[in-house]
Amino acid sequence: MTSDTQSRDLTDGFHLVIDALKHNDIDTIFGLVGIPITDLARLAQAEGMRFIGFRHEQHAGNAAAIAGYMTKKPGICLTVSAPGFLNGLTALANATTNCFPMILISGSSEREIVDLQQGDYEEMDQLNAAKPFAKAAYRVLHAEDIGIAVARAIRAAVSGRPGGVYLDLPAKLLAQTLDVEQAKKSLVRVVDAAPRQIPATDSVKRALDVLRGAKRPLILLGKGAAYSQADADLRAFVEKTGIPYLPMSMAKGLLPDNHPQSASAARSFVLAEADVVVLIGARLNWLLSHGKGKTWGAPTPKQFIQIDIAPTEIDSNVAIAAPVIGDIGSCVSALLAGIDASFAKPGAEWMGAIAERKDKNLAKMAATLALNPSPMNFHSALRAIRDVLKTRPDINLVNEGANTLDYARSIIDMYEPRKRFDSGTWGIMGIGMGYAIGAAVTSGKPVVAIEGDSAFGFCGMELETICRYELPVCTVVFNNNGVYRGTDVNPTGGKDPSPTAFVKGARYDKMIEAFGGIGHNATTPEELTTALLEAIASGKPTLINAVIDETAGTESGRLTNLNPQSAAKKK
Ligand code: ADP
Ligand code: TPW
Repeated sequence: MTSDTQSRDLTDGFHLVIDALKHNDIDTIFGLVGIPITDLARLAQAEGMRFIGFRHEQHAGNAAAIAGYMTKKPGICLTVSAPGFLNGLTALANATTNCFPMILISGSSEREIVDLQQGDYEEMDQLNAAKPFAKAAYRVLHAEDIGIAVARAIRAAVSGRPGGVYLDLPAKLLAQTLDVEQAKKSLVRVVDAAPRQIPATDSVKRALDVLRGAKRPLILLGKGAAYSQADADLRAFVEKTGIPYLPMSMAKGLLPDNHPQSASAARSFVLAEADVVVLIGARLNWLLSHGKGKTWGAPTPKQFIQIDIAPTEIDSNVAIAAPVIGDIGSCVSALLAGIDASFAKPGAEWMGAIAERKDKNLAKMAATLALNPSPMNFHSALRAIRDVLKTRPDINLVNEGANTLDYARSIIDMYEPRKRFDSGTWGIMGIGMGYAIGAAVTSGKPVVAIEGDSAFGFCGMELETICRYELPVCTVVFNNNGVYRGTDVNPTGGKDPSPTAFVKGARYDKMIEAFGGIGHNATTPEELTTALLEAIASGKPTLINAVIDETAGTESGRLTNLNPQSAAKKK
């Protein structure tokens, strides 16, 4: 080294990545260390960021994604090359599918060797592998470009329709040195990362005209509405128009589920009977039967008003009479401005018919919930959890499984926005522990994760992460001995269990005890209530093994219609 370089103050790629994130107020990284990013994780911690280390990258990625959904800032996931990257990629793809902003940052091997396919340690062309699953993917080759690359990744993740962004950092880049002054100048602070997108006035007028012509209007709130954080305007829009509304699962709590205008308990009725439907941040995908068919009361003519930030979402499945393109906050406030005293609220006939269905369905559900079968079934266990959670509306709820998801969604009311996190657009299993950790770290509030036993199996090792960081997460495993239910047998009479069966009577509560957490085995609603109350009061990592009747579930939960069955099955 010459005396000149010795006297110059140098920084390097490692520092620049951390500086660039901090420069944009990003304070947490979810990840898993190894070559070449171990020092990056160490440095993040040393520089005052929070580094949450996971046992598998998929769950670190899921934590980052849910943090992004909760905050409108991209969650960051850091992984090693090839296999670590691929493990994280599932989460990146899931984030993109769900419109959650996150950035997957992965170390990668030497470009020269990767591109000539000469067989480097963990060799892989990660950038190209990421592209189909990400909203955007970038690689940085020069330390002086780190600042602009991080800025670009942040903007790509949160602007327009949010999604997952991949940032590829080759090992050599991290060690590259740069003059401190030059490095400082290379940092970029993103200005207005997700600019408001104001809807065109004629589109707002068109939507209001369609709405004024409605006899049986319905508002459908999706997780895009929850994400937008336009809570007050959304509530004002629902209440000023007097229109009944349905929340999609993650939009539950945007208005409290016990709101008089909630039509959740009359869902099938309103979907079939409504004549004008206002979609706010909800896609007409499989979760809404693509906007057509029996669910929608075909051939009843329906008109859709759709508010979305992505113009290409419009007319995806059915014709949209009035698209309103922009960010939900701006669109809803523009619509609100057009709702004056002359706006006629929906008539007594429509509201009365909904109230009648609601009362009937709620009474039926109350009767089912009041039963106390032994062993517990989904309903009696969920009644116990519902009654506890009613007293703590601030608690985050994570939920996955098939029956466990379907029943919990309808039985457990939410009272605050962005508190329910579930299998989402893909109906994916395994998000539970990652979302729970992400939600606990991001909100500082307790989390209750209601997990099917199969769903829990995809992510169960993260119990150690929960215990290590002493997170206030209570996991309730609905243990019915299998995928969907526990009763299937091998038709050949052979020794192998059926494809859907698990070990009978497993004690998931013992797993958390291995890491110093608290385990409970609950066989009655009373035991479940006591254990849950204790977990919430203590804030200690807890797992409750809730023993559920193995005959109680149905195959695929409520998705039986999507589950092809062999016609030749029964001979
Ligand atoms: P759900 O599953 O709850 O029905 P989806 O994930 O299908 O909801 O739909 C969310 C929609 O919200 C997406 O089409 C997305 O483009 C849109 N979206 C997300 N954020 C915003 C926003 N800030 N403003 C407007 N639309 C948004
Ligand atoms: C990544 C397929 C859908 S639901 C489910 C599986 C395996 C588990 C259902 O059993 P569980 O719940 O969790 O015990 P319950 O209440 O019915 O008893 N792999 C992935 N995602 C999905 N969706 C599957 C497989 C599936």
